[in-house]
Amino acid sequence: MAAWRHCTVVLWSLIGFCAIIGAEQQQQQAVLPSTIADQVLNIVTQAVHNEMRSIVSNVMSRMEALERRLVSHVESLGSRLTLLGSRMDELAPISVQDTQSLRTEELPSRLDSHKAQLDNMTAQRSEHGLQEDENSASVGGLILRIDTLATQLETQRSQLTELATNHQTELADLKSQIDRAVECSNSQRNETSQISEADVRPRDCSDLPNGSTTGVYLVYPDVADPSQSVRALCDMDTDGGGWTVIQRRDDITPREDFYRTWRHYKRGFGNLTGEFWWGLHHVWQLTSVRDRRYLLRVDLQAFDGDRAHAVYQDFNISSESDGYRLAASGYSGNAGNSLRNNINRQFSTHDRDNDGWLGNSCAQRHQGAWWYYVCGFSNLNGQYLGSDGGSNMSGIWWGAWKKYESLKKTELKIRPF
Ligand SMILES: [Ca+2]
Repeated sequence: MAAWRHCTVVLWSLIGFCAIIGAEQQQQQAVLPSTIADQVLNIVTQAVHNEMRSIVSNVMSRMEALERRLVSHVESLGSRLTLLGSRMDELAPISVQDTQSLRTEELPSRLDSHKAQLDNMTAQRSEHGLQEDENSASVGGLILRIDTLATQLETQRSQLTELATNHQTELADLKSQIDRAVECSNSQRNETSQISEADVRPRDCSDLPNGSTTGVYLVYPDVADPSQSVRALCDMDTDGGGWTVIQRRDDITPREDFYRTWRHYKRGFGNLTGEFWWGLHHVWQLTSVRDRRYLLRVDLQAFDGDRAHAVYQDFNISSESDGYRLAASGYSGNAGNSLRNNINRQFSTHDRDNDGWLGNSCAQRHQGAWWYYVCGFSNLNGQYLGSDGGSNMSGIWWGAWKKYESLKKTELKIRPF
């Protein structure tokens, strides 16, 4: 293009030059000869010719360069087309396979699955990132929370241990209660069995059938109301049996408290299979009916193993309104007559003073309850002092036998004669 522009400029220059020459020729036609014009024209023609040759030569060289570059480009393009063709050949099977896969429904589902996994991973990554941020931002807080949780766990563990211990204790208590209930049930069943062996309603233990063994039975001491039954311990072994036991002390724990009130001595207290006082009311019911006259037997046992007994005839007590006054006559046995000062005396408890000691209470003095006078020579309802009780007058003693030595075992029992 530059060559053409150059050529055009030269032509326009020649045309301009010729026009000038022409004008000058018209003005100086008469001056310049025709040969000079021919020489100038030849010079200009030669210059134009040279210039055109140069231009053509330049153009040709450029054309050749362009041709070489074109050939080079064509060759490069051919090699690239060849490479592309080989790649197309390689990609062709894959494309077919992908096309076949695309035709199935597997690819969309796989894509969905991959997308879900990607979303999940993204979410975990996000969450993990948040946690990391949070953790890194509050490591101290986490340590504090862990310590708090550890403390709470320790507290809960202690509570659980305490609960387990309490439950074990409760279970042990429950088992103990169940054992006692079973024992009581068996005892009552035995008593019922024994009672059923008595076809008639016994007023006292002497009415039990022959062959009855020592134990607890129902008796009906109220002649006025024979339907009223009372449990009683029957001694069916001592001196022919038939004894209704009205008092028993023995070396049994837990101890029965005998320092009780009038009300207790009236109705009775204690356990018929352990220590007990049967009740003045029941004794009165039995002995106040004169169709039967009773013996009173006193059995004693000391801690050294010695045994002794005393028997009184025509034993009875008066009504409550008369203070359950003691009546008995005679004496037999080997324990000595320690009731001699008690006969015809009213019963006294620490809350009801019927004794003959003015201004003082024998029941309080001897820590018991008895037919005290001032105060007498026996105290079988005193304190259970054991083998080392010595001669303490508040103990269980029978003065005619062991003076004030506190005894191990005593029984009062009555039987018609
Ligand atoms: Ca008194």
